[in-house]
Amino acid sequence: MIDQYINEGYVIVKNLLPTTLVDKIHQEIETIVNKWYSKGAKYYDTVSQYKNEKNSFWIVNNRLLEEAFIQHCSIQEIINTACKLMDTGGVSVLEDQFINKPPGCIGVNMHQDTSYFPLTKESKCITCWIPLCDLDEKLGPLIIYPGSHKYGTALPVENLHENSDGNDLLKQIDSEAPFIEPITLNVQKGDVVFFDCNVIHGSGINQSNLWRPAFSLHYASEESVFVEAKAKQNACPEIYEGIKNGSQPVTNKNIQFFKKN
Ligand SMILES: O=C(O)CCC(=O)C(=O)O
Repeated sequence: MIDQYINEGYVIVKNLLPTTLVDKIHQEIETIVNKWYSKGAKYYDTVSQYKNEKNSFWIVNNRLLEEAFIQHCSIQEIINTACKLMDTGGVSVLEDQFINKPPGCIGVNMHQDTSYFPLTKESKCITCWIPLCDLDEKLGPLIIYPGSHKYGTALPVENLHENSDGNDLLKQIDSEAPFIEPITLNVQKGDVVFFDCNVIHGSGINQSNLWRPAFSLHYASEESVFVEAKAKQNACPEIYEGIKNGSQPVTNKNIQFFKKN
């Protein structure tokens, strides 16, 4: 598992979560959406700019709207696997996200999560992607470019709601990089995909007549170093408030730190 993560930048852990828990997370997110969206929730605003009927419905940082939701950002099986893959003793939550793709949704453009986080380039971070339904090709599942994490980080992709080739992004990072064949991950409810935040990824068109919901968690390893100036430029600077420069894990209301056991 660790070798695959190092070489290809991702692993799929089958049946890591009970499907009852996955359904519970989904239901709680829908409750958060219904409760806060009509009130114009602050942490929702950062994504509403992208919202139209053909775009993914994207809600960032549910845990800031409902503190009880933090338990879903600290599922021990996920923390332990994330720590093992990054070879670290604990992780800070950088972001939690609900991505719900309506029928006909154009998908999520190819990007690297690292480029949005206020971390030094030596820091390690991981995305844990949790499908909230069983996936097949038609639903527009996650697409990743295995091995693309080895080439560094491009600038943030501004329009996440169009489709472009991940190899174009890769060429921006390293013009000598070889062509990478993307793979589509038709994972099932209960499975978790872990990938290095430098892996180029996104998803394609939802060609079904169903919504395609997913939950993703982003963590930084405990050795990670935050860059305050970058945090200030972030769309939601207050999320990173209280983070010190330096390597200490920081616990405050917004950034939670969890140890492996
Ligand atoms: O769920 C998707 O379609 C894309 C997920 C993604 O880009 C992310 O979690 O960063």
